[in-house]
Amino acid sequence: MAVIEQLTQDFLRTKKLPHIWCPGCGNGIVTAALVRAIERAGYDQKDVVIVSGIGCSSRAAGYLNFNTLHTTHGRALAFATGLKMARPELKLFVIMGDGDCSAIGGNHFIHAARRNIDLNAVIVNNYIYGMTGGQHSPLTPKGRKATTAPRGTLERPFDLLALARGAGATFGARGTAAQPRQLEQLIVRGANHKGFSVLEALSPCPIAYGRRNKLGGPVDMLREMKDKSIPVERAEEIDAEELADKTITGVIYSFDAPEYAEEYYRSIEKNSG
Ligand SMILES: Cc1ncc(C[n+]2csc(CCOP(=O)(O)OP(=O)(O)O)c2C)c(N)n1
Ligand code: SF4
Ligand SMILES: [Mg+2]
Repeated sequence: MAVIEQLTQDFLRTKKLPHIWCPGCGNGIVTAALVRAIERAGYDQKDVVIVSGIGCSSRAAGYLNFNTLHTTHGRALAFATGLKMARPELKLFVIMGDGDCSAIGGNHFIHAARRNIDLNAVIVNNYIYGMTGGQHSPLTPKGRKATTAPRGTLERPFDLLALARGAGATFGARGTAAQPRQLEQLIVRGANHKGFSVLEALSPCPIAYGRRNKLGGPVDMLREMKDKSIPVERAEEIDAEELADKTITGVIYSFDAPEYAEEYYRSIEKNSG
């Protein structure tokens, strides 16, 4: 059997298909990269938990044949934190949209980073609230149009990975749906990292974002994503002016620090009896 068919059979809840995503949406590409990464990481299916919030991207949890928790908007990391503390041996992947993670869920995000808890956050950044029809999020680039910014948003987006780093996250990476193999590798690296790992996966939403901003069709959006991306190793060699228009991809930072669940159980052991 071809690899792709095997992965579909093993890791997708085919009875839940067809999925709800629009044609040309990047969510399927990111979800497929996640499935391949979990397979490559060699985890036992019963040890893997997919937690998600609410949004188009978060629907992935319903289609994946692992233990899954489809939670509430902005709260995926809170649910995942509880689960990790109760069952630290589990491998948790937390899928969130840009709105879910950086707006309503922003506090959970910075505190998961601060604790350096061993969760793998996969943030599908399509620069917009897709599911609710196109409101701007804290990651929408300045000037882009949204239902809540018909003349273009005046707000400056923040750098999600820099925010996470400042709050205490120990692994930060960025990939794009236009480069799915790299995305898969980055998820594997994040999964192998002990501590809070943040993967920002840039993904096209041709319907709620692309159309309103006249970005062309899905292929145009993917092509632009690919053309603008620059590996972190190359980014270090070029000047700031050239870099201004680029999106840096790859592992942006990775270092060791105490992990929360491990420290918690160690402190119980030390203080018991
Ligand atoms: C507490 C709460 N507030 C608001 C909503 C409505 N809501 C559902 S999805 C969503 C935004 C989704 O955007 P994002 O997180 O970027 O995910 P995407 O759909 O783009 O993948 C909002 C505001 C909700 N379901 N629950
Ligand atoms: S609205 Fe956007 S993010 Fe949601 S399924 Fe459609 S293309 Fe994907
Ligand atoms: Mg979004």
